[in-house]
Amino acid sequence: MVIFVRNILLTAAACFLAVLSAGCCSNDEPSLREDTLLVFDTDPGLDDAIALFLLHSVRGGADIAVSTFGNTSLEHTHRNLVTWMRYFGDRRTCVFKGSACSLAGIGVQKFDFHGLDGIAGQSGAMVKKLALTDADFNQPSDLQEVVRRMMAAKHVSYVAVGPLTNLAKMLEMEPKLAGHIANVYCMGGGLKVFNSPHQAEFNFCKDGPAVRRVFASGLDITLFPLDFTMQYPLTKKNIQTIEALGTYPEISTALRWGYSSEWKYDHHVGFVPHDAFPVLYCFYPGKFTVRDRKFLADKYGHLTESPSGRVVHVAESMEPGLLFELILKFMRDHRKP
Ligand SMILES: [Ca+2]
Repeated sequence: MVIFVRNILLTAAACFLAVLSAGCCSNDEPSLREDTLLVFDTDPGLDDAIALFLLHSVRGGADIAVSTFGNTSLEHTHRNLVTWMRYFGDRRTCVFKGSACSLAGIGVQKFDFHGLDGIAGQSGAMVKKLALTDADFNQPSDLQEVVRRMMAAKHVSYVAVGPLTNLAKMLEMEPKLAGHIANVYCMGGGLKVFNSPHQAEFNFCKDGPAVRRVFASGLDITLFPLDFTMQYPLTKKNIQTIEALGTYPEISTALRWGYSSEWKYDHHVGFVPHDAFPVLYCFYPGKFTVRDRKFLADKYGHLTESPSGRVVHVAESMEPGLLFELILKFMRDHRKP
């Protein structure tokens, strides 16, 4: 009898906790601390554009966006960042111009994966459509000011989806910065999957010394390596469904261009919007599984698992279909005239 009553009480307590838990933080609701200063460090890039779209759709944008060289030259990536933000109607984000080359002074070579302009050849048409002038692209190159704003904020989350040069420079400028950034969510690195020389991933390969400096800083890093991102391509059918909505035609063009480039350059079927995943993780962490592992980074951006390496939270899996369903939902919700 005593055991029976105890079991009933335990069951009732479990049900109460389950209801309480569901009420407090539903897995479907986006979550991010309200007092977070969200910094988005980016080199647009087609997958960066999808990340910007999601960021705008969920939150109205980041608080600070910093451009960097990477997928193409800083001249183009910075213009693309501002162009996409204006396209989405982002009035929230304060934009800064970041690094034009790596810590070692190496810039970019011509790279057509994202189009030579980094925006699927749409730069001129979008600038004209949005009636942008040179003055619209004239943001300050002032990483010191970005540091100052981060140091003044209560809680900082830093999303890095390009080379880590900006963050590495800012860590050097302010030694206390690493202790002040709560989380870094980073698309980069490859564990067994690579797309650049020296068994590295593109972002990390562009500035290996910056990766080493960021890894050595003690920052709390959640990594979205190629091994994770490549599991979740958008299929041709996904892209056709998105395009059929008729909203954001420039995004559809970007997706189609990316799909073609994946096949042209890597013989890979499907477009992988790598940079979208750390953004999704900021808002929907319950949809991901993440595991702590220890890594050393070399000067080429190659990662080696080692007991003496840095602990990094590594994304391993995500709820299938999450990316496509959210893109579709937001494209329906935010119908442009
Ligand atoms: Ca990127």
